[in-house]
Amino acid sequence: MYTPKPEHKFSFGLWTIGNTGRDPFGEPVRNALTPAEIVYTIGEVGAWGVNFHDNDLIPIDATAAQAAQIKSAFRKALDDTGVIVPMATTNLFTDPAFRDGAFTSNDPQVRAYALHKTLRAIDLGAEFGAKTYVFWGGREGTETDAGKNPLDAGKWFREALNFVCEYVIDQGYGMRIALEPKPNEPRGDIYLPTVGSMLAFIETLDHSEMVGVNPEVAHEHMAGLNFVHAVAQALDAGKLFHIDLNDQSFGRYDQDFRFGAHNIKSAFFLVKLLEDNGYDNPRHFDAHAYRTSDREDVKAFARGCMRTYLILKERVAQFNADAEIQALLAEITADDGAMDAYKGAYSAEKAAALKAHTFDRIALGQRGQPYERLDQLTIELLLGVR
Ligand code: DIG
Ligand code: MN
Ligand code: MN
Repeated sequence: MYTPKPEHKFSFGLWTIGNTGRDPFGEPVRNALTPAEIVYTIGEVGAWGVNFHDNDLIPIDATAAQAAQIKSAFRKALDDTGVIVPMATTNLFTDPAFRDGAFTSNDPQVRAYALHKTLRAIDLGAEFGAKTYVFWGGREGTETDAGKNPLDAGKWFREALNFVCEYVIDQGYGMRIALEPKPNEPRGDIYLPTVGSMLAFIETLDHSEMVGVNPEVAHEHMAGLNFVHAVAQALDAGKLFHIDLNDQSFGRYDQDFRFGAHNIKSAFFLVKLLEDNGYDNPRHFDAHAYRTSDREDVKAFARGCMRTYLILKERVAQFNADAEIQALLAEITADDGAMDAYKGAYSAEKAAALKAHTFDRIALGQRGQPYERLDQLTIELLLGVR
C-alpha cells in the first residue's frame, strides 16, 4: 500500500542516509559509508533519487585517481540500482576557507574560490544528470553586523548567482537553480532567511526565470513560520523547483527529523497542498536518523519518511472525498454571486459603485465559521476514526 515508486520522486542526499551521527556535542556513532554503499541503501529502501554536495561524493583533498575511482563506483551503483541523480549542490560551508561566508565573504579571494568550486561542482552534477542545482548559503551571514555591510553581501551574492546562471546557460546544462533559505545556524544570522525573502531576491537576478526556491520544513519552522503558507507562495510564483522534507520543533536548532515525525498536522496540510496542486518536482528528504540509530534503524528512518508521505497522501484523498468535510467546505466558501459586480480588474465605474454600495456591517460580523467542526473532522481523519 505505501511502497515508494519512481513516480513519487522520493530522493535522499548522500549526507542524509550517510549521516554518521556527529553533532556539535558528540563524535560519530555510525561508520561512514561510501557514496556507492549509500546508493545501494537508497535502492534497497526503494527511493528514486540520490543528491550530493560535491564533497559528499569527492573529498575536497582527493587526488584525480581517487576521484575517478569514487565516480566509477558511484556510477556502477546508480546503474545497478536504477537510482538517479536529480539534484546536486556545492559544499560552501564545511571548509575553514568559508568561515566568513563563501559568496558573501569579505575576502575577495574566498568569493572567487567559492565561485571556482561551484563551477566545478556544477560540472560534476551535470556529469551525473542533475537538473536542479541547489544553493544553501549556510555560511552567508554574520555574528556581528559591525564587519559587513548587508548591501555589499547582497550585491556579492547576486553577482555570484548571475555568473553561475550564465555559466549553466553557456554550458547548455539545462539546469534550474533552487535557492534554499534558513534563518540561522551555523551563522548567527543567515542572509535571505525565509522563502519570502528568497522569492523577492530572485526577482533582482538577471536570469530570474531559471531560479526558484528549495524550501525546507525545518528552516521555516526554526523561524516560527507556517511552512504550508511559505510553500504556497512559492507555488503561486511558479518557483517551487525542489523541496526539502523533514520535521522540526519550533524555536529549536535544525533538527532535520524524519518527515512527519513531529508535526503530523502540518505535514498533512503540506502533502495536501503539493498533491492538490500537482507538484511534480523531487520530494527530497533532507533529514537524518536519530544519533541513537544503528544502520538498520537508519533504513527504518528512510522508509518512514516515504511511508508517512504516502499515508498522508492517502489521507488527502480521503479528505477530498469525505462528504461531511466537503459539505462543510462548501458552506464555508459559499458565494451567492451578490458581490460579482465588484470582483476582478479595476474600473472607475466599479470603484464608484462599490463606494456607493450599502453594507450591513453588523450582519457581516455575526456570521461565524464552523472551523472547530472542520478541524475536528480533520483530526479524526488523521487519527483514523473516519
Ligand atoms: C541543509 O538544509 C542544506 C544542505 O544540506 C544542502 O545544501 C541543501 C540541499 O538539500 N540543504
Ligand atoms: Mn535543515
Ligand atoms: Mn536542506
